[in-house]
Amino acid sequence: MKRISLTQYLVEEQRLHNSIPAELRLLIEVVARSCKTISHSVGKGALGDVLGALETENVQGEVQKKLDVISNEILLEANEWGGHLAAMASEEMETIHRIPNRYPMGEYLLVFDPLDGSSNIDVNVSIGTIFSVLKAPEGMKDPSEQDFLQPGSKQVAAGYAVYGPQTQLVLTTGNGVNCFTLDREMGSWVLTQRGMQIPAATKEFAINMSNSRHWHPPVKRYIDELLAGDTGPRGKNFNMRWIASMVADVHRILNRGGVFMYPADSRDPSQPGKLRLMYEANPMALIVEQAGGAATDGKQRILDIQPTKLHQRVPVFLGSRDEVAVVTGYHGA
Ligand code: AHM
Ligand code: MG
Repeated sequence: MKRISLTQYLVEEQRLHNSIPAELRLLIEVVARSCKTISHSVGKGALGDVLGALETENVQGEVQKKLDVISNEILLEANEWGGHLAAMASEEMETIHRIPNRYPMGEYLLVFDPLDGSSNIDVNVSIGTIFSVLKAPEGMKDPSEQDFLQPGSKQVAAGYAVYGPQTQLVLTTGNGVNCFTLDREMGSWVLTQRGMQIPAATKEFAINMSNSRHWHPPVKRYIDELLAGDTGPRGKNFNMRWIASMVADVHRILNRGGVFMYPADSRDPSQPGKLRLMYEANPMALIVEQAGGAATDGKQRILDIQPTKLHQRVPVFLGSRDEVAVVTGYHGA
């Protein structure tokens, strides 16, 4: 098999389809390199003194793990000096990170969740990095939070790295979804899956069932029907999987279909769901749509939501088209 590296893939995309401007290509390469470094730290575990919690909390009041902070720093440092970015934002930082004056300012904005699935870090279960790339608004001089508040449909690239038995990078620049596997000996990303497609129908769902007593009626109805199996209204048996790492759950769905849900519930009406729009839901929604799936907040397409806050949360229903349509329909959409 001819090996195609990430660099070669990106250069060919740029040449053949003109879909990736040179600066964006560079940016993606730097993000991919950062994910390689994070993968290395993740892989060291207890041997690298990277496990455990810090005494700090992030802006959402969550205790930061050492690896959350290490991964955030790796991404910031790697992406600061290349000249392709105007600013960055992250789950781990209250507000945006401007590019220091000593470096040139580029035309892109990068948003990321440096280490998603934090509860899995210390137990050696798959975790990941999620990222989203936006274009800075025309004529922007001094970047502000407002410049980041663009609907997900404006993303020019999105992707994630999953740190599991293998480290893989899944990427879209709006022209399908491709997967690269890290060759640990060579240190390079090798294209291993082209044009990933999510089957429209599925018999598998992913949700944290322990929250069921808090769910709103449409979600309760939908899950009850799935659980009723082949004698219920759906007429088939469904299987359940929940890894508690969105990256790993979405990766499974990209590979064999399924529907992933993190709904809003009755616990805290001020927080619509757990997942964050800008650096979790939006990049995943773009990837899923590019692979032929669907992503909604129960009412509308996630990619159409106009963000109002950098760290805004959103209910998420994504994956196989037919199932996302059913559960979205139950919300009256
Ligand atoms: P994190 O960004 O703090 O790691 O939280 C996001 C994660 C997702 O990866 C995952 O789908 C979800 O939280 C799991 O939540 P729960 O522990 O409620 O099942
Ligand atoms: Mg996260």
